[in-house]
Amino acid sequence: MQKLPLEEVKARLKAVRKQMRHEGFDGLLVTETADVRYLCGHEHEAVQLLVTPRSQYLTTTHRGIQRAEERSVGFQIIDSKVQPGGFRPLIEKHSLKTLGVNSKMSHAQFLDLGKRLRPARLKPSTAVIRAREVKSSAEIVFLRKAQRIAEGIFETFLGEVKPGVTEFHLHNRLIQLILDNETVEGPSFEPVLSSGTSSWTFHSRYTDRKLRKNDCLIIDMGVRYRGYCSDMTRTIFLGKPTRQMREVYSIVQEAQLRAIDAIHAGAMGGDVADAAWGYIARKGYEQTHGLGHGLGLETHDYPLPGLSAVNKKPLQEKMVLTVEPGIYLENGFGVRIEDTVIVTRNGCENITRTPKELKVVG
Ligand SMILES: [Mn+2]
Repeated sequence: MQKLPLEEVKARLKAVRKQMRHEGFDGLLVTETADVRYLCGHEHEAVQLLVTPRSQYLTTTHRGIQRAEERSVGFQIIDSKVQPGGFRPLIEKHSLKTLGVNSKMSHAQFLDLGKRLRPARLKPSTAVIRAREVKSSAEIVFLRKAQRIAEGIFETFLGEVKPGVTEFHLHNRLIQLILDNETVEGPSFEPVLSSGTSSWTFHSRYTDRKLRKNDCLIIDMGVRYRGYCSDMTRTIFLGKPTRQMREVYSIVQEAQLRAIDAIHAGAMGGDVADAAWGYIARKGYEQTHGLGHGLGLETHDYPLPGLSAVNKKPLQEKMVLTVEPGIYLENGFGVRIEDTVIVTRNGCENITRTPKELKVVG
């Protein structure tokens, strides 16, 4: 496994420390797996980090030390068997008074940690989240690469879609194709293979339904490359789509283009969402799920929520977001199209290359 360059780790730490100072913390306790990977390049649920204004420490179990040494970059590594009590001695040594933690932490864990770290106080912090919202050039390289690899796998996978096979079978085949690719860490999420009448609820990942002629099939999939996730959805048709299917497909396509056109640094997520959902509503269809989310070390990455009126902060250059409108007709069929874009000063760059023209297979 390739390590992150030290310069990259330093830049990430710098961004996090700047936010940490801004929020008034004199230390950060990093426990969320994706935050840990972001800062040190290594990922394991038994790894925790402590970031102070001038030093950074990683602690893990005795058995995890060798892995941490091989994979992490720039952190002083502490064996919890050699130095029990977690970060407590270091918190005392640096006389840290207020420590920030990611608010994703469970309430029970928060209370428990708070007790153990007294008299230092624990408070929710967005320091790592703010840094992760905007991607570095290195992160963008990994995200692009993840998408390219996923596109190759998707292309191969399409050859297996035909009437008679079940969603279950296709789901497993797609995962197998991803696992067979040794350049990736696996699927970024469990893929969605949803056909015909099981595609309208978007609650179903797959069923034992057999694909039939004239079905539509939603495929939502992604891979993880060096920790970074890809996320793409295509809706394809088996045999001749009906007139209504064609119409719905072209409305979703147009809605997505309108949303992509509305994205630029400074744009509000709610306005981008309106560009797509407003168009869909004017065509007589219903707004359903969120229009898009951040993409990075997690499939649902920061900014969260991304393209929604709930997101009150303007989009920034180098945020990476998905754009995924859909139309779902009750007891009928569903269509969703999802691409990934990088926000630029005057617009955005779409990094998804798999064609979006209506595709008929089988
Ligand atoms: Mn998505």
